[in-house]
Amino acid sequence: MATKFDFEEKIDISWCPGCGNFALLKILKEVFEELGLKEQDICISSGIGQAAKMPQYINNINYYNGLHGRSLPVAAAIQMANPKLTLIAEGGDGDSYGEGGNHFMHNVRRNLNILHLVHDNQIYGLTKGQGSPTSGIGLKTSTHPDGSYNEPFNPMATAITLGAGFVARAFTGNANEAKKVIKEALQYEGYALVNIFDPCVTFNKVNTFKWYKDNTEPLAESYDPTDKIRALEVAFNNEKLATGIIYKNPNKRKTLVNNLKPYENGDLTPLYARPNHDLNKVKELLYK
Ligand SMILES: Cc1ncc(C[n+]2csc(CCOP(=O)(O)OP(=O)(O)O)c2C)c(N)n1
Ligand code: SF4
Repeated sequence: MATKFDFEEKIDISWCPGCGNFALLKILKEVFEELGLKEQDICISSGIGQAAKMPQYINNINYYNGLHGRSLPVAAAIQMANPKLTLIAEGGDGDSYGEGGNHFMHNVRRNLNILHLVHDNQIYGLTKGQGSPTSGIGLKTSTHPDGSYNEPFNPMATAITLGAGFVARAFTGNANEAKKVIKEALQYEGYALVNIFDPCVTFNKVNTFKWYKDNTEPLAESYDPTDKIRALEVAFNNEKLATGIIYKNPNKRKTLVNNLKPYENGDLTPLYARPNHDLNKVKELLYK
C-alpha cells in the first residue's frame, strides 16, 4: 500500500537486502496512514544503529537521530516541550537495552506518553555482529566466538516490573498482528513498549525469519492482558515466545507531563507556543 510517508524519489536505503527493517518500515508507514496521522504531528527520536536509521526513510516527519542509547531522554525533552506530538522512541536491542539500558529503566518509571519501538534482532547489526543484551545463550558472535554465555535480557518482564502500562511483543514476519499491536500502542496514554523481532539476515544466522516463525506464537483471543501475574508468566516463557499485547494496565497513571507545573491544569499547549513565552520562567516552572 502506497502512503504519503513514502518518498516519491528513490532514496538510497543502506540496509542489507532482506533485512527485517524493511518490513517494519512498511508496517509503520501503513500504521501512520491508517490512523490518519499528519506528517507534522509525528516525531521520532532515535539513537544509533541500523534500526535507528529508520526515521530517515519516512517522508516529511519530524525526527531527531542522536547518540547511541539516548532516544528516550531526548524523547522526554521533546515531550516536555510539546506534549501534543505523536512521539516514538525507536532503535535496536543494543541501543534500547544496552547503551540505553539505564535510560530505559528510568523513563519507563517516568511514564512518558510514547511508543517505544525496539527492533530486536538479538545482535549488534551496524557494528558487524557483536553480542547484544538479547543474544541467546550459545549464539556465536564476534565477541563470543564460542557462544554467548550471558543471561539474555528479558525486556518484557523488566518493563512490566518497572511499572510499564503497555508491554507487547511482535514479529515483522506477522505484519497483521504487528500493525494491530503498534496501532494500539500508539493510542495508549502512557509508556508503551513494543519489542518487535526483526531478523538481521547478515550477522545472526540462528534467529532467522524461519526461527521466529517456528518459535513465536500469537496470544489466544481469550488471553487477558490486564492480569499482571499471568503477564509475567508469559514474559518468562522462553519455550514459545508469545506475541501480542502481553500486559496492559487498565488503570490510568499520570504521564510525565501531567506531573509538570506548566501542564498541570490539562492545557497541553506547547511551551514555545504560549503567549508571553519566557524561557527562564518555563525553566523555573519545570524545575520547581
Ligand atoms: C556510546 C557508544 N557505544 C558504542 C557505539 C558503537 N555502536 C554503534 S551502533 C552499535 C550497535 C547497534 O546495535 P543495535 O542497537 O542492536 O542496532 P542494530 O544495528 O542491530 O539495528 C554500536 C555498538 C557508539 N556509537 N556509541
Ligand atoms: S547488518 Fe543486519 S541489521 Fe544491519 S542492515 Fe544488514 S541485515 Fe539489517
